[in-house]
Amino acid sequence: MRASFFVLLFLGFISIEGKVTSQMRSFSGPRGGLGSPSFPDQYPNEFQDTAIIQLGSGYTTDYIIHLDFLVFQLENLYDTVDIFDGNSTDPADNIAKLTGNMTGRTYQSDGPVLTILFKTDLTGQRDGFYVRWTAVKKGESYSAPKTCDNLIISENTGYGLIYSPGYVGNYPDSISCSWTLEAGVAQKVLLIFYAYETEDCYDVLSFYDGSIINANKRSKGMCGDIVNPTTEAAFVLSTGSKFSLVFTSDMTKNYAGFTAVFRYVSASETINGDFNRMDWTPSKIDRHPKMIKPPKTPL
Ligand SMILES: [Ca+2]
Ligand SMILES: [Ca+2]
Repeated sequence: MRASFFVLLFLGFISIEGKVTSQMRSFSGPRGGLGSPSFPDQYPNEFQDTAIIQLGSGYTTDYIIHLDFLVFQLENLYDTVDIFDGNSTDPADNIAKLTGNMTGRTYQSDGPVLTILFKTDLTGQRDGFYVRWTAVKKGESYSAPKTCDNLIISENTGYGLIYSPGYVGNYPDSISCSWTLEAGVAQKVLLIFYAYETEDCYDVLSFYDGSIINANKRSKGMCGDIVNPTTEAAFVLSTGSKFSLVFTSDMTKNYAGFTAVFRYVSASETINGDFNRMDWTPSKIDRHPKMIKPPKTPL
């Protein structure tokens, strides 16, 4: 189930000027993904990250870059992301300025290179962002494939993302997709949902503690408008090291679906004392626990 994302080049350097730490990163390839500094842990204060994405050889000015923010959660107004056309941070090249909770937003460059500039102030951290990029030929429209293929991204630093088919666009009708995640010995699987909206209650994400058999199915699945920009995130924790998910939609009405980060945590981990059940109600949970990293060989 490994996603076909690949990054051909990564170059970076870090410098410290005054109190602000600056970092430059370069990514190349026709598709890929990148997270904010420390993602999926909270990003650092007083930090500036400049990420340059270029599609690479063979991708001329006939191509543009399509961005999908699978996660976007910043301290509103104080921490910002600016997107620029080309290798530039000139205000004249600015495409968009983002802050707050903007998971599910989409942007496009005018050419085969763009720059993402991320700045944080001296207090107030959030989970940050994870953006997926895709090369698109000029004049052609792009939307993520609405199939069960490649709905998981595993990063080699020990976390990953899972999203519904077609995300950030709507999922299709009459689909059934499944995933199985396996943590290490004495670990559990934690899912952090940054967006969740399905037809209530006809399109459902079901959870299985272990493999996908009826005896393992939890009585309560997720459906409806559960996570939106006002609720920040919701959490689901497995009871053991193996955790499976099945998403099904019925024949009519579809919504944007979901996007989640998965991580592996200690088997003794709990949140608010009762987190190892189906306590994804956002108002009950403020923060996710301290994570163990790296957990084991990524999926
Ligand atoms: Ca801040
Ligand atoms: Ca439906």
